[in-house]
Amino acid sequence: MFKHLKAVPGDPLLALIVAHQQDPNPKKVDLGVGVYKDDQGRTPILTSVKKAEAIMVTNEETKAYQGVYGAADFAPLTQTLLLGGDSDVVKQGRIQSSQTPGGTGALKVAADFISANLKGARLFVSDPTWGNHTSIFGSAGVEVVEYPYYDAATNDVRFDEMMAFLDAEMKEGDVLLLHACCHNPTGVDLQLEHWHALTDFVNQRNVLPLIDAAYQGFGDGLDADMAGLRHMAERVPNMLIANSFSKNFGIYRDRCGGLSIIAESAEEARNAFSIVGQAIRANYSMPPAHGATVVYTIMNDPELRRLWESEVTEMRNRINGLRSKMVQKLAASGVSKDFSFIEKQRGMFSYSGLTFEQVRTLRSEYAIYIADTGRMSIAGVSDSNIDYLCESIAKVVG
Ligand code: PLP
Ligand code: TYF
Repeated sequence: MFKHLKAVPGDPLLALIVAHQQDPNPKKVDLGVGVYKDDQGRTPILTSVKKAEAIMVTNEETKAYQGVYGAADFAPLTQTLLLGGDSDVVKQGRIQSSQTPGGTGALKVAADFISANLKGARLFVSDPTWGNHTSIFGSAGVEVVEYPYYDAATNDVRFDEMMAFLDAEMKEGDVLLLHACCHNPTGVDLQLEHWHALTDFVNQRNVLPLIDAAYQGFGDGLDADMAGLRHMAERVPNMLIANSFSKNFGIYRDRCGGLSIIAESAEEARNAFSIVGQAIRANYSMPPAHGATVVYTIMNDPELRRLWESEVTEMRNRINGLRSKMVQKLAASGVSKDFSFIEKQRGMFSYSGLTFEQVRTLRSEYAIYIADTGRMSIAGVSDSNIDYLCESIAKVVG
C-alpha cells in the first residue's frame, strides 16, 4: 500500500532544533526556531501562567466538551486584545471570534473557509513569509501568490513595488495576507502610513484582508503592535484575523489562538461564523481547553493581568535590548558589513543578510544555529553567548 511513498523532508526550522540539541559543542548557540528564551537559554513558564494554572486546578469542575468555538467567554477577550477596548466593530457586533488550536489552527480554518466559500480566491503573501502559510493554504487548494515585500539592499519594505504588484495582480475577492507586526521571517514591519494606503487599496479593489497576528506585544507594545491592524479593521467591510497566544503567553504546546471574522453587518458575521464552525467540525471538532482557560483566567483577574503585561514587557525589552547590543558588538568587532538594521527590526526575528554559505559555516565550525535563509531568532542571544556570536559572525563575514 505504501511502497510507492517517498519520504519528504520535515520542516527545516523544526529540524534545526534537533540538530542543535544533538550538538555536543558547549559553546553552541540556537538562533533557529522562534521560541522566546531568557538569558539562561530557557523558555520558562510565565509566572502569571503558573498562577492561573494553580487557580484552574482548584476551580475546574469538568472536562466535558465545550463546543466548536471553545469557551464562550473567550471571544470578547480576544476581540478586546486585538481591536482595543473602544472598537466600533466590536460595539456593532460585526466581529465573531473562535478559539482555535494555536495560530496555525486559525490559519487552517481560514484556509478551508476561503477554499470552500470564496471560489477562485487566491492568497497573496509577502516574499518572504512564514513557510507554513504556503503549505496550509496550498493544502487547502488555495493558489498562493507572492508579492514583493523585503528589500535586502535597504533592509526595508519595498512598499512602492508591493503596491504596484498588488494593483496589477489582485482581483476582487482575492485574499491579502499581512503580518500584523514582528514580520516572520524578516523582522521588517509595515509602517502606519503603509497600513493607511493598504486600507484604501482593500476598499477600492474589494479584496479580503487576512491578518496574521502571532507576536502581539513583542514589537513595541500590546496596543502599539496592533495600530495598523486596528486602523484597517475599523475601515474595511470584511477581514479575517488569525491570532496566536503561543508567544505572548508562552503557551506554545498548549495550542491556543483565535480566528476572528469581521463582516459588513452583525447578521452577516453570524452567518459566516456558522460556516467557520462547519470548517472547524470537519477539522478537529473543537479546540483544546487548557491554554484558553489560562488566557481567560489571566485576562479576567486584574492582578494576574498586570503581572502578565509586565512579563510581556520584560520579554519585549530583552529582545530589543539584545538587538542594540548586537549592533554595538558587531560594529566593535570590525566586521565589514553594516548591521545597524538589526536594531530597527522588530519581534523575534532578524533577517541578517548572512548568505547560505556563511550560515552553514557558522553551523559547522562554530555550532551557531541560524536558519538557512539567514533568519536569526534574536531571543536565542544571551549575555553569555553574545560575544562569541558576534566574534564568530565577524570572522565568517570578514
Ligand atoms: N503565524 C506566524 C507568522 C508564526 O510565526 C507562527 C508561529 O510560530 C504562527 C502563525 C502560529 O503559531 P502557533 O500555531 O504556534 O500558535
Ligand atoms: O517561525 C518560527 O520559528 C515559529 C515557530 O512548523 C514554528 O513560527 C516554526 C515552524 C513550525 C511551527 C512553528
